[in-house]
Amino acid sequence: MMPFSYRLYLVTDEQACLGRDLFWVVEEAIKGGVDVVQLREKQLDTPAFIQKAERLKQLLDKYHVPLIINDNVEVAKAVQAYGIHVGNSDQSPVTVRAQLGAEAAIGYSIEYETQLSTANAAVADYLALSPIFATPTKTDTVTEWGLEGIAHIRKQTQKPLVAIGHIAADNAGSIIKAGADCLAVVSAICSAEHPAYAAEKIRIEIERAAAGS
Ligand code: TZP
Ligand code: MG
Repeated sequence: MMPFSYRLYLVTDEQACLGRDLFWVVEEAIKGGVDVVQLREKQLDTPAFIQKAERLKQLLDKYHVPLIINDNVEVAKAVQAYGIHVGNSDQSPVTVRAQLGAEAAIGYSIEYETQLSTANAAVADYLALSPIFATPTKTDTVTEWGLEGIAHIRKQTQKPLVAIGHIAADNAGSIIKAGADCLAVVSAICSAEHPAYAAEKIRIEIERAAAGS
């Protein structure tokens, strides 16, 4: 198992960057307080995915920020990513663990409570509650966990809990207070006019809530 003690998790979406360079957006986001980045590419073939991941890894290494690859073991291996994230309809965490061994962090999206008590959840290094709130960025989702959902799941697992879905500075504090360890964000950072400032505002709310103020 790999440690996962990050607080503000950027999940990339080139479209959400509104025509700006993805690598610029990511670098700004890091300057604002993002401390882990997932490269999420649903359209690229594996060679193109690897190329993009290599470039992103170089950038993240400069800031000692870990790279997580969405649902592609070959890419994660090729670029020696910190970890991989899989959803409910992707390859299973058990399969990924068998291929990558103990040296990779595995994130697993939880959409149904029944997933919690599975071998897949057991081998994951962190669990993502998806979505915490409904979001136009990803519409093929089922449960909307809400704040009560986080609090409920928090009582049942010690694993780091990442919340994702419609998170921005105005709801960040309440999500942390409900029991999330880390907030994952796409549009509130990628689509912001000033991604660094947007990330900083969310990060401040996270720290404030975590400190109990
Ligand atoms: N998984 C669950 S919700 C989501 C993903 C990838 C998208 C979150 O995007 P946003 O723009 O932060 O609501
Ligand atoms: Mg959001």
